[in-house]
Amino acid sequence: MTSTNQAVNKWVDEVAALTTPDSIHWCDGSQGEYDALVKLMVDDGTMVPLDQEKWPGCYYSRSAQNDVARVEHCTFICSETKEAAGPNNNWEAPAVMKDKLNGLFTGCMKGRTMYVIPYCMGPIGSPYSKVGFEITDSPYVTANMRIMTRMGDQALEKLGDSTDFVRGLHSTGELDPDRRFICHFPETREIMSFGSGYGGNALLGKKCHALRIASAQAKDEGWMAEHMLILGLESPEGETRYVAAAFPSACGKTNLAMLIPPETYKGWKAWCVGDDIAWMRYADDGKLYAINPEAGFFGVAPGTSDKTNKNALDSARSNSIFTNVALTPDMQPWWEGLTKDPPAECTDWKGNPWTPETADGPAAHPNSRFTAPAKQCPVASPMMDDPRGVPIDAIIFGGRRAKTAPLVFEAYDWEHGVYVGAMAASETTAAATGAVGLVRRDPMAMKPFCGYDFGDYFAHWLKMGKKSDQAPKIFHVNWFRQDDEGKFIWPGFGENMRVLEWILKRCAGDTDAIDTPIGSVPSPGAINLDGIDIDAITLERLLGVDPEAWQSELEGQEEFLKQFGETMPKEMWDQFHKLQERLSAVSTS
Ligand code: O2Y
Ligand code: MN
Repeated sequence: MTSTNQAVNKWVDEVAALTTPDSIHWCDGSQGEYDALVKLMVDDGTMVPLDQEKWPGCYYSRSAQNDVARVEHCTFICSETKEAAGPNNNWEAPAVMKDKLNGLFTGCMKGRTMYVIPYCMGPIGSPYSKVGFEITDSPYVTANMRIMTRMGDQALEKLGDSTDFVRGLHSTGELDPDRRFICHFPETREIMSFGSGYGGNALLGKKCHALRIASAQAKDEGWMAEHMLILGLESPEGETRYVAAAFPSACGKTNLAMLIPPETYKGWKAWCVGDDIAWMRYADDGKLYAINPEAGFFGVAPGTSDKTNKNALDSARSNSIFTNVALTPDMQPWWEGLTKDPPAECTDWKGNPWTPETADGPAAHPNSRFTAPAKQCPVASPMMDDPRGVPIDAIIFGGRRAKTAPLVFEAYDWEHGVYVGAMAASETTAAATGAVGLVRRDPMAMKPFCGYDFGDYFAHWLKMGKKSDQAPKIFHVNWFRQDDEGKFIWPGFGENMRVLEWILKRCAGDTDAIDTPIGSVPSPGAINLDGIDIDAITLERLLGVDPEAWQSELEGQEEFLKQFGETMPKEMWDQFHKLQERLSAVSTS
């Protein structure tokens, strides 16, 4: 089969001539096709069926041991100029990189099947959705793409004879880490990924298309492609308000996307529209609307349990693929944190026998994952497929800071909010790097995902704020504030609902705040603390702004801004100077 789209057919022919596969399979996206793919992988040992009574339609897979995560040092933005990619990206000239990649792709699919995957990012009926193609030699990637995107005939049909599609070419190659390249060509909307079969490196619809390519396209077309969850909060009166939130890795983003309101919030419901990516644009009514371009979750397994995120776990109880977790003798997936006690024995993510007594490492890889259909989430929003998307009242930036950032604060206006988002950061924990407390700046949580220069990206954000007088309000949250003994003082998880309620009330003009040098924090009593053990002193610590800590934060912010030279918008420096003035006013008063 081929498509009726001449541009697609021509490109597929060119790729086939380059990679010389034994056969070509055009994916229709059907259940029968998925079942056949899975059977193929079960037969050749790439996948193992889990206990089909307890985990219907679920399969288990292990990646190569040297291919277990996104690889930022192998990820390139190949724009025509180095300046366009910015200091926030690795860069190579498109012609140079294509030359190198064409060498790697030459004949790489010999002996393999080439899968042509048409996919749609966003609801099929939405004018804001975008079609892409991934050509891959990995049946594992193909099966995962069917969960993560709207794939197959429906995407081909949506494209019609348009030439507006993203061209993604992927081969696992020999999985050699020294021959691994994840390359993006934002000007021509192309992706070429070689040498990895894992996650964001290989499922090209996700980070490569929906963030790196889409962020550049969004700048050109006047919309936003952001690394944000989308969450709906329905009040007991039945009114649903939506927020979009950006968090650096390991800051509880999936947990917030599927939050369960605490006992005291009777009648409230939280709805998950998306857990990772938001595409947003202004509609005719002046409001910013968001769609989730994805159709699945690629959730991290370790730490996910009935206690921490029951909704995520329940999403993955059927029709899901588990990668690099551990496998119990009765064919169930297991990972650290799933149960209070580990199994007496299991097979670890490397395929070796594992027992708690003899273990020299975790049973599941720390970046092991489940790929699950988003619609299976018990709190999947009924608006998940809405072609218009959902109106966003508040944009929330998150960080992981022990002392500087309070539990929550509101930016004074859009411009200030952009500055706050640009300065979002997390402090390293020992588990991540061995170094504790190093500040890692991750503007808008887009550090690994912005397909162009950050200075230009902030300029685009500033421009978006001027498009409407109904732009969302912007907030910053920090669930990770610590006391002097290094103990977390906010319970997090479902209790974050209390902070979200304050945010929604601020958006409605229904509650008070106190101005501080960094933004507005809740007035005493404004956050509902019924049913949790937070006394007045702890609350003061949670919401306090320590001028000394902020002086050193200010130095870090200045250093960060300086890196970008000419492209850093003047407004960002203005915001820096305003913050400096407000801080010096409190320290001299
Ligand atoms: O290592 C990977 O490829 C997964 S990274 C990931 C997965 C799901 C959602 N977000 C991320 C991320 O790195 O932001
Ligand atoms: Mn992410």
